[in-house]
This record gives sequence, C-alpha cells and structure tokens, in this order.
Amino acid sequence: MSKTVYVLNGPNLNLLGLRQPEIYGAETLEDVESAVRRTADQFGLTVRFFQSNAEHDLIGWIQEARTAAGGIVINPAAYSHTSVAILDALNACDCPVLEVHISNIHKREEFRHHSFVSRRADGVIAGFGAQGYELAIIRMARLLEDG
Ligand code: CA2
Repeated sequence: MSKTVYVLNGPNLNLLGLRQPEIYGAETLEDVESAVRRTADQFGLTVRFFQSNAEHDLIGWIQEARTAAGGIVINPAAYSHTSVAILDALNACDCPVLEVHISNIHKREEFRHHSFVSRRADGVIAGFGAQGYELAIIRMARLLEDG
C-alpha cells in the first residue's frame, strides 16, 4: 500500500489568504501545504500537493493517483458542485478519498449544499478552516494503517 497522498485543490484556491479572509481565513495555500506536509511527516506519509484552476488538470492528477497514491485528499472547490467528470475520475480509483471544504458549505448558498464528489468520498470535512486539511491527513493516516 502506497504511503503517498495526493492533495488536490481546485479553482481559485490559489487566492487563499489574499481575498475573502472572513470566509476562507488568512492562511495562504502555501501555508496550507506546509501544515499538510508537517502533519504527513508525523505519520510517515509522503505528500504530492497540487492546485489548478482547470478541471482537466485535476482529472489528470486523479488518474495518476490511481496507480501512484495510497489516498486522495481533495478540495474540488466550485467543481464540487458541478463536476460529474471529477466524480467519474474518483470513481475509477480504489483508494480512500477524503473531501475537504474550508468553509461550511451547508451554512452557505443553497447551490453549495450539494457536492457530486461527496457520492464517492469516504469522508467529508467542512467548516474547520484550513485545519480541515490537517484533519484529513490524520484520518488518511489511520485509513492507510488499517487498510
Ligand atoms: O470552502 C471551500 O473550501 C470551498 O470548496 C471553496 C470554493 C467554493 O466554491 C466551495 O463552495 C467551497 C471556492 C474556493 C475559492 O477560494 C477563494 C479563496 C480566496 C479568495 C477567493 C476565492
């Protein structure tokens, strides 16, 4: 079982910490990456961390993860609510998939309440801020230990 975790980030998450801190907090995506790597190190996990504004990049990394990763942590951002293509790509993976949202999508606009990705995700974290990524890594470590 691979100890590599793919951490995938969807559109506009490159703006984290630069705009709308009242919704998404003050940490940048670089801060998130450092925290994820620190947490992963504690559990002996290797992280490949990506962000793209393009759906096809995310699908490419998910397809790569099918053979290269032990697990996927994904914040699909707005694609959560629109992308059957990302759901299909995740459905082709056998590994654990954890979905992260920085904000509590259920407290926000109606159109954010539904996520296609949640049909595949083994767990969903929402509303814990950037810390949600660290929590997802801790959970992933447990799933990979048990698996
Ligand atoms: O809460 C989350 O993590 C979301 O996945 C973030 C997405 C949003 O479309 C989802 O409904 C919930 C948006 C990411 C955009 O991030 C920005 C960060 C700073 C400034 C502007 C956008």
